[in-house]
Amino acid sequence: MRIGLVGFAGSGKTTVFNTLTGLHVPTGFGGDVHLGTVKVPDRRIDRLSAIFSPKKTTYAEIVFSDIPGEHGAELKGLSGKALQQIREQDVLCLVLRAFANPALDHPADPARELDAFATECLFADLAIIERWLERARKEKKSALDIGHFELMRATLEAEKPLRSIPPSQLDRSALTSFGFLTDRPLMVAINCAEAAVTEPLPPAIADRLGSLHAGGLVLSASVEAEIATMDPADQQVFLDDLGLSESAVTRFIQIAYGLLDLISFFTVGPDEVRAWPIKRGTSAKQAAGKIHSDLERGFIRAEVMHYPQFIEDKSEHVAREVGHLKLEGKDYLVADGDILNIRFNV
Ligand SMILES: Nc1nc2c(ncn2[C@@H]2O[C@H](COP(=O)(O)OP(=O)(O)O)[C@@H](O)[C@H]2O)c(=O)[nH]1
Ligand SMILES: [Mg+2]
Repeated sequence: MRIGLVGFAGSGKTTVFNTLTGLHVPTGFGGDVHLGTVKVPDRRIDRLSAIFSPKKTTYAEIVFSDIPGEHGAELKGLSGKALQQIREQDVLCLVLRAFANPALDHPADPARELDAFATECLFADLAIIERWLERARKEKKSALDIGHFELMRATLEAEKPLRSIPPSQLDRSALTSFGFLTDRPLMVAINCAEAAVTEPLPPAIADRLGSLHAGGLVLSASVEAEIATMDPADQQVFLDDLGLSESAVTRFIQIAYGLLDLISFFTVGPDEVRAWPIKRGTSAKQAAGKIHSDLERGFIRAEVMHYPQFIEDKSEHVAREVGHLKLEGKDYLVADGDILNIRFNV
């Protein structure tokens, strides 16, 4: 999964990026796009790995991209290069500045930054849709449903993002090549002053997030940077002291998984214990295809064990004996924490 950090210059994107990825890229205005990979922490994988002692343990991964905003003291628009980057992300994370940044001459105004970003994305999508409708009208024919484009235009004109259109009203599979910005899952990270880390989302922002269908979290990049330098044992003590249950990276991942409606299934064995992120509602056959296309093509059945039961049983042998190992067909909907073994024949 790819999460792109976006926002205005000086909002703290690079600082957040460094704390999430453990990298040390230079902060300050401008700069290049940076990429950093983070393993998705999962205690279930830790426990399965302890049972199997596999040669390899593979966690799900997230690639964070730090996408620079435009240089300048004013809230300026996104450059073409930034837009290009944004279109490649699965989830956008808008970093909003809620701390006093001495390098900028305007005070923090996260609600204004949020509105500016949302409006910009909205206009970018509207321009694409109007161009498309214009051409369809001229040519008097189109490969795609004009009604869908009219619905999208009406939605944007009502200042609502495309992601607010329910799946039953819009066939998104035909629209992927357009890369609409307001259809991309959006989360907002309020980068606040150290003293404000345990405060809830400001009500003005929480309201806007509702109408934007976006997720949100409050963090302090400088507090997180401090946490990142500590021993794991001290980290939890420090988090508890601050009244935070989890570090930003864990909260980030939970929100992103929620927005994308992702769950995980596992494969286990002496060679590898591995987590596989999939969309909720994925069938056993499609899930097999995530592992290898041969497994999907030659799918016969899936042997399924549920993680909580397996942790009691501790071995496939016991799971079989007590009836915790079920055989499921291709249409079985994989559940979060399922341990799968695909029987196939090609
Ligand atoms: N006090 C404080 N300063 C921060 C915080 N996050 C970033 N900064 C500072 O704000 C400046 C801009 O941060 P940077 O990450 O480069 O912003 P970017 O332009 O969005 O990538 C740097 O001097 C950071 O040290 C924060 O949470 N608190
Ligand atoms: Mg930066």
